[in-house]
Amino acid sequence: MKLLVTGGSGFIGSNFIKHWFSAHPDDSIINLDKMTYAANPRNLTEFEGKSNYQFVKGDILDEKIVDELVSQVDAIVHFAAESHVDRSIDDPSLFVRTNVLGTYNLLMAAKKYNKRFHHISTDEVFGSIEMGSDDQFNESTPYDPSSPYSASKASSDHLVRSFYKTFGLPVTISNCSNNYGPYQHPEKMIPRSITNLLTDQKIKVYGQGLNFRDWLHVEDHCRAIELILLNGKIGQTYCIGGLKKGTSNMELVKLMLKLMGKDESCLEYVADRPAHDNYAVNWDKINRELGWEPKYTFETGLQQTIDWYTTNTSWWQETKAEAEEFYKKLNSLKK
Ligand code: NAD
Ligand code: TDX
Repeated sequence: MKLLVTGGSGFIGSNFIKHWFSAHPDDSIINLDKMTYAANPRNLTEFEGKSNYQFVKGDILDEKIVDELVSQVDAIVHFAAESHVDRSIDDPSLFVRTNVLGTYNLLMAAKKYNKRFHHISTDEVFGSIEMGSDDQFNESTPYDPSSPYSASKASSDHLVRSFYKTFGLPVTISNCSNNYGPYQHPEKMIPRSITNLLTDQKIKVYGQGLNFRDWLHVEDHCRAIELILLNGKIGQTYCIGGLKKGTSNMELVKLMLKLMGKDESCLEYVADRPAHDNYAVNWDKINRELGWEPKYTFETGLQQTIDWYTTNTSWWQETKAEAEEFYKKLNSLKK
């Protein structure tokens, strides 16, 4: 099989390419990535020079590049996106361009060549679970996005689904909960907090830390995408998640402090995020139909992630400095 992976130099995309090559070493991958601030060229150095791996620096909004690459492959696995909720609050415009129009551009090329299209989406399209409730999102949950990021992802999901219904394009969609693991940009909660502790800074807890997420190790997400690509039913959506219940940010940071031998004096409570959601995902459908379930427990996954960031300091030092500059700017706008 020959895949076009978009956004393959970001967090989940690069983990996916590593996973795919370890499971299917004879397949070929073209990675189309614009190399925004979120991409890290070091993520995929092990594949440079391999005959079955090609990196193309380019924008999914570029019709010519997209047409040329889509024509060459069997399937498109679409990760490329602006992915950071806080940045979408700071400036939504790029989110609309990349996440909505970029997806549209890929869909038009996929339609022209009738190519299999898997769209990577998020549980954030479903909105928020009420504090104190043990509800879970599933494939039938109505869309109700809260941030410009989740609204742009929701729009892209609708476009993908419409290309299946209207044009019969062979699509699948997955809506996954919060991922964590190696190669995640230090702007995101888990790597930001680990690297803060490693540099003697405090963990910044938004609000009182009561909001919750359904954390999933990135390798478990990549296995789920693989199963959907190989055996998923065309036209279907699959929800993917971890514990089927939320872990509050306080529970998360307390576990992190324990694993890193620190105490609660390392916490700093900061202004809350506007429209701050809560998530939990029911993944019974993908379990029943494709036999998927997570392999990592949260504690083993978090320990592995802490070990990775502790060992790979040179991977994150530069991007961390940039991420903290961004937060400084965002906080000054709040004041
Ligand atoms: P990321 O920000 O780490 O990586 C995104 C990648 O896309 C980067 O390499 C970037 O350079 C590339 N990119 C951005 N705009 C582009 C464009 N216009 N053209 C080509 N490439 C472009 O994101 P991630 O966390 O790896 O997320 C990947 C996908 O998974 C996204 O679609 C996101 O919505 C979805 N998702 C993420 C999570 C999560 O917890 N991180 C959970 C569920 C779904
Ligand atoms: O410093 C922080 N302190 C804090 O309390 C940061 C960066 C975040 N938080 C909180 C906000 C959230 O409740 O932690 C939680 C996780 O925040 P993020 O890491 O920014 O992730 P989130 O907004 O949940 O979105 C992520 O998961 C779903 C990804 O960035 C999205 O791309 C994905 O769709």
